[in-house]
Amino acid sequence: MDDPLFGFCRDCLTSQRSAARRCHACGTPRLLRHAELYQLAIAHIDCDAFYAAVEKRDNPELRDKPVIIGGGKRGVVSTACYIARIHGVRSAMPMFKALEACPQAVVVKPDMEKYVKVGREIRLMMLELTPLVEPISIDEAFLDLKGTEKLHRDSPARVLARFAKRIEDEVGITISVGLSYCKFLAKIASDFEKPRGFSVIGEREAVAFLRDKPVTMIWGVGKAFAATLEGNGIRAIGQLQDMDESTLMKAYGLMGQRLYRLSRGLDTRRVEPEGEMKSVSAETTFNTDLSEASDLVPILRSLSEKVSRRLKAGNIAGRTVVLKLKTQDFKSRTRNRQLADPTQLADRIFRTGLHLLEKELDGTKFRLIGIGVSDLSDAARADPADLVDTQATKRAATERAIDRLRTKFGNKAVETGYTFGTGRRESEQ
Ligand code: TTP
Ligand code: MG
Ligand code: MG
Repeated sequence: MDDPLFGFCRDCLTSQRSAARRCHACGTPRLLRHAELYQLAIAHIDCDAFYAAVEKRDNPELRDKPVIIGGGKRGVVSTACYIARIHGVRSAMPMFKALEACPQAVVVKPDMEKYVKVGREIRLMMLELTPLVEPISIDEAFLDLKGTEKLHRDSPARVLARFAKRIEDEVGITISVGLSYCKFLAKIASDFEKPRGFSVIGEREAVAFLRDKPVTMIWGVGKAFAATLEGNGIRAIGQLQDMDESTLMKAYGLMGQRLYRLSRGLDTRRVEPEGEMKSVSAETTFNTDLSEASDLVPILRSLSEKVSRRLKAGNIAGRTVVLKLKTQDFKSRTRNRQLADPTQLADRIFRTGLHLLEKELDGTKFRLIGIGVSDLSDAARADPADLVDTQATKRAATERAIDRLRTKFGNKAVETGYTFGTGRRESEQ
């Protein structure tokens, strides 16, 4: 029983008694076998074609059709189902190109609210397996299942296979699982046999496994850095394995150390559960990319008010204001500024954000703007009267008066000059 070399069936979970190709109990070929199968406990889970899968679940007519989620005024593909991918459709592709490649595709507009809800539902189910769940995005997370064998009376591998089945039965979409001994390889593994995948990478095979893989598989090696490496003749991870640490550090600094370690499968980063709230923020993605202050400033103002409302409701304040921008080509820019005291006032958040934003307005087109505060603390010491800037104190008093009116008559009762007349934007969250 539980011989890792015989493994178990991912469909009926029966332990296998031999090395046969099909499950002796249910006959499927979906068997999991690996020498380290019952020792590995770090998993990465990612939903398959997430938005498209949710839409197919909710409209069975779409099931066997190529489906593209995207469109709206943005005109790019958010995701495509695996049938559409066969025709070459990919995320972030302009819509017209996607439809050239797959004219018969059904295009569905994204319904963010729905996807966020499903993502949350899945996350709660993950938390039933272990408290150590580290969400990475709307559809993926790391899980550390070390030490949960007693609780589940089962191995992490089998717990994960059961989980994949449960998501299919109860949520109605499919996931892919990567199981390994560290985050780096768990993440690579989950991408390995998508959709409905379950890949295992053990400690003993890591170095050999990585040898012929491209350096872009290493965390933090983006296009630009890969080009630098390529300029130095390095393309495969194996080449990094043959270099020593000091050479790599001399050439690439701290990144060199990372290359040295990850190329050898050495990754000691822990799975960090979503701890206490670390920041409060609000962001919005635009229908069309924006570059002008006259467009961005009112949005920044209304987002600042939203953040402020949340802070006030939670009786907390933040000392560092963080501005987030995403450019047309999906690059993120994060800028922050620390204040003398923690704040919960929309006006302070907005003015600080504005100061940060002004430096970024160089004609670049943005697809998203967000503002928030971190360094959270209790509201007790927030926003002391400003002895130098009496205007700021006045504005704070005005804001508190507006708050009282809004509590009484609703948010729309008082609009400031900045937000007046701006409508609700797409996918504000
Ligand atoms: P991913 O997990 O990257 O992709 P996916 O779930 O669609 O497909 P895969 O099976 O390869 O994991 O992203 C999750 C969701 O995020 C995706 O369904 C849509 C959204 N998304 C975008 O809106 N734009 C993008 O460019 C990408 C990559 C994803
Ligand atoms: Mg996914
Ligand atoms: Mg993902």
